[in-house]
Amino acid sequence: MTPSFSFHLQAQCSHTHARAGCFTTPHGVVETPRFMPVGTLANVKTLTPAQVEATGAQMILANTYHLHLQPGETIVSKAGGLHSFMNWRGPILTDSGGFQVFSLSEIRSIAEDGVTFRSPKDGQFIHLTPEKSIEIQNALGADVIMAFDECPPYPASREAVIEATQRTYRWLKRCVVAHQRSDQALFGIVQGGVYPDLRQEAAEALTELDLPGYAIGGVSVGEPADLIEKIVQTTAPRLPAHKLRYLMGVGTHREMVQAIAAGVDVFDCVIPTRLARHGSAMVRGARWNLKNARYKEDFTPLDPDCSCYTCQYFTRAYLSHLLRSQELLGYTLLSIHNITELVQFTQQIRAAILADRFANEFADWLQPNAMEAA
Ligand code: PRF
Ligand code: ZN
Repeated sequence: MTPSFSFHLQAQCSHTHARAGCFTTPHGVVETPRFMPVGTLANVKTLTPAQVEATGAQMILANTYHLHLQPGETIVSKAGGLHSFMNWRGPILTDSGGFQVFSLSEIRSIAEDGVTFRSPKDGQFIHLTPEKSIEIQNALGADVIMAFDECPPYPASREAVIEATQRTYRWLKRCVVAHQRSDQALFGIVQGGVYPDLRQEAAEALTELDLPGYAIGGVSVGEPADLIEKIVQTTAPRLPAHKLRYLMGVGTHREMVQAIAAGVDVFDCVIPTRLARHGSAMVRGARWNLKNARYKEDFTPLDPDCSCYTCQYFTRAYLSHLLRSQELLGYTLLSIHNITELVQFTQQIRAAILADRFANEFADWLQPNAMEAA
């Protein structure tokens, strides 16, 4: 590992694989387990950096795919990199574009060299390779950069998943060669679909490369909840104990508790900001549509137990009014609350692990049949 990065384990649960740790980057420390908000286009939608910081978030994400299309990495680089461009002084992670190309664009070809797709902006063909993804991420300048991977869809045949997983491994080795900056940590991504032996094989092959951190990809792409849990349980414990483990694109309360019990440290998900834009609040694992008539004259805080700015100063009736009127402030206030809810939930889990009370305190969430409140 490059000297600017380290991961220290602080505590391990005596009943599960859960652990608490500190991930140090050139832009500060991430105390784990921790939820990371998504800032796709160099902003967490509707929030200023100060508002994001106040949620307790420590590391945020941005996307290579989106930033390459708009405004382009040259402009971000001229601004001095992502940190100064967007005025976020803490740690940043960029996703490689692999997943976004597959989920968001019209693909023309997937070949050994890379992926060719049409730009949704102007219809031009763009060719993205492992080398190009790393070159863009080196220019963007995030603390953690991700390997360029192929995320097979669900369902996919065993043969198709073998091919994607092996290609992801070959692409990873090209990423390692292409990576130029020692102040950025390149993480590998374990694929393998829903096939435990393929996951295990991929985790072992990646471990051999002794990378500064590891991600579990290809999870939560449409497979049922029990399969998500099983895949994370077979993969996470096979990754090196002294390296950060990141579960990509997962972020419901229940999925995070179960993944933490399997030994995962960090998460990202668009769910808190996306739900906010649809007028939904996340309250202790439940989801409330604030445009519902029942909130029109409810002059209580969204969650009286929440310490966020929204819950300190505004009522459900006011939020309901803003959201019904499509006022932009409504999206900001709900995003503040929803992100705080997820970040603080992972902070509570962290505190429980440090006191070795995790298995007890979160037992309900760990039950196989526990219901995610609707
Ligand atoms: N790969 C990458 N980014 C991702 C995923 C993946 O498999 C996922 C899957 N949940 C979300 N984001 N590079
Ligand atoms: Zn709140």
